[in-house]
Amino acid sequence: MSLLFIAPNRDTEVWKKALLEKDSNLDIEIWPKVENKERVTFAVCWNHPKNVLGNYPNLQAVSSLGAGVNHLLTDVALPEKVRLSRVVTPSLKNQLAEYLLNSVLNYRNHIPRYVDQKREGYWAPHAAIPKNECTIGIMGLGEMGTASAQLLTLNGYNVVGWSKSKKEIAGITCYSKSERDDFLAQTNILICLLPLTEKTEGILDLELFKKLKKPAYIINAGRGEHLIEEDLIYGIDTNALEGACLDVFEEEPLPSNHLFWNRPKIMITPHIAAITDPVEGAEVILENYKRSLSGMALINEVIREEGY
Ligand code: NDP
Ligand code: OXD
Repeated sequence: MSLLFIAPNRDTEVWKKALLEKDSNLDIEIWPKVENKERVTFAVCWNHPKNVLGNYPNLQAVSSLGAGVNHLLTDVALPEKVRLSRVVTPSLKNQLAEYLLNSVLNYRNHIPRYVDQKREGYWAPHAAIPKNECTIGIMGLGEMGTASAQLLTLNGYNVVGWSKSKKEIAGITCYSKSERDDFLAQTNILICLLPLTEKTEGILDLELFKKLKKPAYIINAGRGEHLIEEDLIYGIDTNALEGACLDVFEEEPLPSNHLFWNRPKIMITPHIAAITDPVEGAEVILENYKRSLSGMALINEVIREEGY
């Protein structure tokens, strides 16, 4: 039996070391040099090329290297019977929560504007946007959304949240799926932390932007396909939105000729809001590898029918 690791844009040697430190007997195959496909029962994938997972006759389960699993659920080469899981670790949640707090502070304090002004040698102070004009609304109150809501609340923000099933989280006003418009009407800074599914694709559109409380700002750390890109440009140009901070994009890397690059009100980061730490991640992956061999439920197993 062996574990296959496919993550072309990650440091595979660091991951191999972290996995072997947890279990020195582990048999690991690193894609693309796979010696024995028949022995592979478990795979770990991130940014894997399409169609590489089709010819593993004994593959039982696949883990994402991160929290999102849309890249696995949309892979037609993966047989339906293969179980899917994801990696959620304490530091992944902390990194994401801190990224969001930082994005909120950048927006409130006009930091992107000051970066532009420095380039131009131009001194001009701008009044910070008061905290009480910054109710933060989080779409998706799962692992990432809950941790982020808690950090933002601890920092004195009024936080509201929206999820499919209604949650009870201390200090946070929670709305269920059918209460979306009430949630949006409370929200100045909208954070998307939804998984990408058929139901959530394109959810960040002009109609939604118009329902937000003014001044309104968008932070997308979910997936690029949540956002209708032209609606964001139109929303900013027509003052429905003050601007946006985006970590994820329909096409990654964002093409060099993309309109977003030249938009001063759109902050861009290259999908770095949270990155799984190999030492923490290796523990979850190994546990799920063992569980898959004995037919046990996996940690953070994906419910295929729900799409996340
Ligand atoms: P979870 O599965 O733990 O939580 C998902 C949340 O979304 C749940 O609260 C769920 O509701 C809610 N939800 C799902 N579908 C709908 C819907 N149709 N309407 C309303 N609410 C819905 O996921 P995580 O919190 O772990 O991760 C969320 C996403 O964040 C990932 O899929 C990934 O795309 C992104 N991410 C991005 C990172 C980055 O670096 N940019 C890092 C980590 C994650 P319910 O609770 O009722 O099921
Ligand atoms: C994740 C991500 O899903 O980093 O973990 O996007």
